[in-house]
Amino acid sequence: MSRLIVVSNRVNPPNPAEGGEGSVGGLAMALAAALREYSGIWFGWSGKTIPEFTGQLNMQRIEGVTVATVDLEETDYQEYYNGYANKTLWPLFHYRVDLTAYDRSFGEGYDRVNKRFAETLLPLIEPDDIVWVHDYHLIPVARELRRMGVTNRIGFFLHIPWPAHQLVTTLPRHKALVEALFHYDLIGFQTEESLQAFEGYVFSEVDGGKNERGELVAFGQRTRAAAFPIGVDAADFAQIVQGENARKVYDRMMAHSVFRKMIVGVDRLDYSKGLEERLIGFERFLHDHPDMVRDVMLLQIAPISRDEVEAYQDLRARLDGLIGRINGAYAEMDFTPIRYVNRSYRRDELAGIYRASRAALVTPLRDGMNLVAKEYVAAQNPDDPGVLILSRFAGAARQMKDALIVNPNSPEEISDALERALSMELPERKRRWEALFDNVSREDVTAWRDNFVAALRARPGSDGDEPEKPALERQATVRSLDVAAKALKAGPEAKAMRA
Ligand code: ADQ
Repeated sequence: MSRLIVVSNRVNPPNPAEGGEGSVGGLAMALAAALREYSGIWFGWSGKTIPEFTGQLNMQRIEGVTVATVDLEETDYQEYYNGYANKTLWPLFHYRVDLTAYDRSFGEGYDRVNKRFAETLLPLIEPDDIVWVHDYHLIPVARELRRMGVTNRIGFFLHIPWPAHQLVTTLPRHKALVEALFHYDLIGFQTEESLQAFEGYVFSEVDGGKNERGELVAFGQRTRAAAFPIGVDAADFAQIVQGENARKVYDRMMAHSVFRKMIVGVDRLDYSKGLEERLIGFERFLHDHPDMVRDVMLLQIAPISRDEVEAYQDLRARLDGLIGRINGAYAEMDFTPIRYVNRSYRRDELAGIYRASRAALVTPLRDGMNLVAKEYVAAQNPDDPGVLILSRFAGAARQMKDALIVNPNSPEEISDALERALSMELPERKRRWEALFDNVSREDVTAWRDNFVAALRARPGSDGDEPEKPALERQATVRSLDVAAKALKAGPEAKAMRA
């Protein structure tokens, strides 16, 4: 069987000392689970910067996964990561044109780093490998690899939404970005909605079409595109919640919330997650239900994220003010309505927190999928499950129809949903949870990964696993020259990995 090479901006190997996960972030969770199963390599940025780019590969074997990382220059970091990825594509793809920076140097940095990634990755690719590139940081990787002669199957998965056509065209280089996607054999989106938005762009902006095999055709190229909704490792989550650490956390939470129903929110501190709107909705609930004020408590966990970007610093300051205001207005000497925590938790601790919560508020303004919604469901007690309140703008809302679906922009809708969740009788809670759990277990991270990889392996129009395209002679030559050159640069570790 061919190897799988996963390419993502950050490489976060699972770390057993941290409850089995290396870092906060849905992408890291999903990829760690994928690489546990397939033999392969995980390639990406080390997270370190150096004065001048060297292309030096750092290879390690962690928990059965071969990890290959490369350091970036400080300018790369500013233009590519803080710049084009986090100040241009992220806000724009989450419908925040007001926060989008259209700085030319960011785009140039983005292209430069993608080329550097491709050049560094090239010697690791063997003829039978399939390459799976992840997320908006790395859209041009396939184009660069193709330019160097790589003919392997290369797939791309976008973890965030693909926005409406009118938004994409605000990018000065939108055609180049979309053209770069056509160098992939397969493009995966989280939802049908994102897929349709992408097709809408292709049909109306670049005069593209679909051929009889269902492939998208534009820029003199063709590719396949489909929706692959990402899931969580539901079985694992349901199991870790029974473990000792999860139980301890659960007991602590229950002891601290005596006689009060806990509502939980768990999000990276990001403007797409609708944290301010959620708090205003909770404030509305306290205002509208004075009789319930002493019966509830909101635990908002929000680890700080991308704090070098101004929009994130501003959001953090606004949240501090808002929470202070609400607590100031509603707290008593022996009770505070909102507990706000800016730290990360181990996965098993999170599981215990989810289970101790009578309701979860998952109310992003836009979200590719949202894994917290699925984790919350996976961690519930089947005999006494909590209620999921979910934004209609999370990709997850397409699958999780038995949640209480709300418009996160409406404080009234959030307030009403809270009232409904907290007073919901056990039979309705169970019925809703069973339907949600069934979906979360069936459409889990394994199904996501297997479906994507199978589709990438299959030839268009076929429904089976077929051999990949034979490597071109040119590709083999380019590669062997480069392998020799890079091996000299990279030193004995990298040579051993390739042997
Ligand atoms: P994210 O925007 O990071 O992911 P999400 O899908 O909710 O959003 O995943 C967050 C992950 O981080 C969850 O697994 C959660 O448990 C974890 N996490 C959050 N806060 C934590 C904390 N305090 N401590 C420990 N862990 C914490 C991007 C897209 C999403 C998409 C995913 C996967 O933005 O839309 O669902 O990728 O494709």
